[in-house]
This record gives sequence, C-alpha cells and structure tokens, in this order.
Amino acid sequence: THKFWATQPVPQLGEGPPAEDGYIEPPVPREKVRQEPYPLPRDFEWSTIDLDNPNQIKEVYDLLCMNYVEDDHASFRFQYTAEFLEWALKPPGYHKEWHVGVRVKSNKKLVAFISGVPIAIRARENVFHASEINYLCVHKKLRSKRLAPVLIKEVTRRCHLKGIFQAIYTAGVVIPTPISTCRYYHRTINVQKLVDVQFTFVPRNMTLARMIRRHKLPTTPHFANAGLREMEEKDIPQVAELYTRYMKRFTMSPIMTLEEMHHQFLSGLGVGPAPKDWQGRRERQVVWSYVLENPETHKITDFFTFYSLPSTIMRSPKHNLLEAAYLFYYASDVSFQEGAAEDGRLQKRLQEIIGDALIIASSANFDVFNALTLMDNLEFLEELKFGGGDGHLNYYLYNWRTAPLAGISQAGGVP
Ligand code: YNC
Ligand code: MG
Repeated sequence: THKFWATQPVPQLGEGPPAEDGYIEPPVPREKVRQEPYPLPRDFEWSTIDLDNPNQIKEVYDLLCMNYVEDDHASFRFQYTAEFLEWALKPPGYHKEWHVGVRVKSNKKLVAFISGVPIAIRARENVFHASEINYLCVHKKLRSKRLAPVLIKEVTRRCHLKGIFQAIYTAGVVIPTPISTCRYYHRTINVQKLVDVQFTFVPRNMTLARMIRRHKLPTTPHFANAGLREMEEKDIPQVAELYTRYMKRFTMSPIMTLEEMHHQFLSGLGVGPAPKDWQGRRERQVVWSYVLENPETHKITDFFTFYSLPSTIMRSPKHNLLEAAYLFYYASDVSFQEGAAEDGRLQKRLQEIIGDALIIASSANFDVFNALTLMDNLEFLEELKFGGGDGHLNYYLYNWRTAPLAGISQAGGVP
C-alpha cells in the first residue's frame, strides 16, 4: 500500500485501462490554488535554488553527488556535473520557482531537492503542457521521514501556480502506476576497466582477451566520408522537421519547438575546439549531436545524439569515475520510405548510425554506452553488442489517465 500515492491524482495499481484518456482532476484557477508553501518539519525551510548562481549549482551538485540514485548493489552512483544540471534544468521557458530546495534552518545546509522543467507532451492523440519532474533527492540522514511527499506536494503546488496540472517523471521504483517500463542495456567500450570495477564480468565461456576483441570498435565512423558531421545551428530547422516526423512512430513523445531543439542538442557542447579526426572531446561537453548530410542534395537525412552522465565508482581501489554515454534522440528519413520498416532498410540504417555513435563515444573515451528499450532501440541493441542490465526505468504521468503505452520515445529531457 502507498499511503501517499493513494491520495494523488494518479491511476491506482490494478485499476485497469480507462474508457477515455484525460485528466483525473480538473485544472484550478490560480487564485484557488493553495498560496502558502506546505509546512516542513520545524528545523527545515524552503529555499528556491538560483541556478544562475554557480555556488548554488555547486550545492545541488554536492547533494546529488553524495545522495542521489545508486544501483542495486550500491556500487555506482550518478554524478551529474554542474554543466549537466545547468543544461537539464534551464531549458527555454524554465521557472526558477520549480527548482525547489530544503535547507536546515540553523546552518542553511541544502538537504533536499526536487525540480520541474516545462515540457509539451503528446500521449497518443492528446497534446498537453506538463512539467518534467526530476532530481528528487533527500539527504541519506533524513530518509524514511516522509519528506519526499512534502517535496512532491510543494513542487506540484508551484506547477499549479503556473497553470500546469500534468507531469511526467521516471523512477527506478514501482509506484502507482507506470505507463511504461524500460530496461537498461549497456554496450561495453572499455572492457578492462568495466571488468576491474565489476560493472561487468568475463562470462564463464570467455576470456578477457576474447571479450576485448569482441568489443573492439573502429576509430573512424562508417559515415565519416559520407556526410557525417557535428550538428550545427543551421541544421536545426531540418533536424526539427525530421524529429517531429520520426516521433510520430511512437505512442508518446515530447513536442519540441525550434528553440527547445536548439537547447537540447546544441547547448551543452562544452568549450574549446571540436575534436579532430573524431578523437577526443571538448572540455565540459554534455551533449554530442551529429547529422548525416547527403553530399549531393545537402539534405539532412539522419541525426543522432547522446549525452555524458558519469557515475561515481564507490568500491574500486583503482578507479573512481565511470564515464557513461547515454543514447538520446535520433531519427532517420529512411523510416519515411514505403516498406522500409518491414524489409530491414530502416533497421540497417539505424544499426549504422547508432554504430557511429558508439565509435564516436569510444573515441571520446567513454567506458560504456547505455540505452533503454524505447524508441526503435530493439532494432539495433543486439546487433551492436549491447547487453541487458539489471536496471529498469518506469515512466509515469501525473494527473493523466491513459492505458499502458507500448513503444514510447525518450520521455523528455533526461533520466
Ligand atoms: C520516487 N522516486 O513510495 P508511499 S526519481 C516518487 N518517486 O510513498 P520518504 C517516491 N515517489 O509509497 P525517502 C519515490 N521514492 O507511501 C519514494 N517515493 O505512497 C515515495 N533516494 O517518502 C514512496 N531519487 O520521504 C513513499 O522516503 C514516500 O526518505 C516515502 O525519500 C525518497 O527524481 C527519496 O532515488 C527518493 O533521495 C527522495 O530515497 C530518497 O526514502 C532519495 O519517507 C535517492 O515517497 C535518490 C532517488 C529519485 C529519482 C525522480 C522523479 C521523482 C518524481 C516524483 C513524483 C512527481 C509527481 C509529479 C509532481 C508535479 C505535478 C504537477 C503538476
Ligand atoms: Mg524522508
């Protein structure tokens, strides 16, 4: 039983599919929304975090770095970088009021956080404005005191004040009620390191040397001399068109404006010159975005993106940072060709472009490349030697009823 979630406008577990898609609670006019923040236990106070202030970004970074999501074995913990948080939490139209902190009154130490950013979502045939809720975190010393429900209610109140009554969020835990559940897949790049830190193991019928050979990647992408290049400002209109059309393949996807695409794909590129001959990476680079431009027509036919999200390695004497890349959005115009999804043409192209993403990630010294079982990922995961992991990610909608969704896109910005 879920004492808190039973009180919330979400489908309850085992409820069965609704007769019709739509909200659970109707929207409320601004003046009817609760005007005062929810009460906190007496030693704590609310604090809206100013992410334009590097000191405050650092405070969020420190909180998450020590207290955020770990794997089931407490071996790895996400280490979102300051530049990642800036990218994720300041998209076009963001509200600073949705960056909600809790501090200890006496010494002002930040001990909890939750955030929302605006997003437009299409779920089946409905489009609605929502908030994407992420980075819910309570300091390890304050766990199991029912602080999380207070944070959730407070961010909900602040969304309501902006006229937003729906939300999307993901979590490893199962609560009422997932609309979709995806599994993490991992493509080993640095075999030796991943074995050293016990992220992966040498299977019984294998040797380390064979495993290294099996995962070896070329140093130059397949499309290196056939129109592959970094995405640029001028590509955004074509990328947007490709994105919007490709996303129709899925039951749910974010709807992005040109400005939002620009933010998602081209901010967070880091500093310094682009890597030469596909080797290395920029300093503080968060997102990698590439297009395939037809050399004759100059049309953008494909694009793919991935982002960097390292994890702290908690129990290795040799290494303390796992450099992980995560597949983000991609699209191919091959999917618009009659019959291409059925006769293998789309599959082949996806294997080629995501294969190039792996090569670029490897040249940028990532240790592992992760992807979820969403979008068209099942078309290439096996062929490209990804292996299923033990992590799952559940997708949720707040105050929106719809039957479980098979075949979703990336649900928003980032997990
Ligand atoms: C979770 N991840 O079930 P019941 S994901 C939602 N998402 O309630 P307490 C969660 N609810 O079951 P703790 C949740 N985890 O009794 C727990 N809950 O109804 C529920 N971990 O609260 C739980 N970050 O304060 C239970 O638990 C109640 O002290 C228990 O705190 C939980 O960002 C947490 O995994 C997660 O920092 C803060 O364990 C803490 O354990 C922690 O006693 C490590 O809470 C980091 C971590 C979660 C990452 C994420 C998405 C969050 C979505 C929240 C829901 C948003 C709803 C939409 C709001 C906007 C609406 C509009 C408009
Ligand atoms: Mg608590």
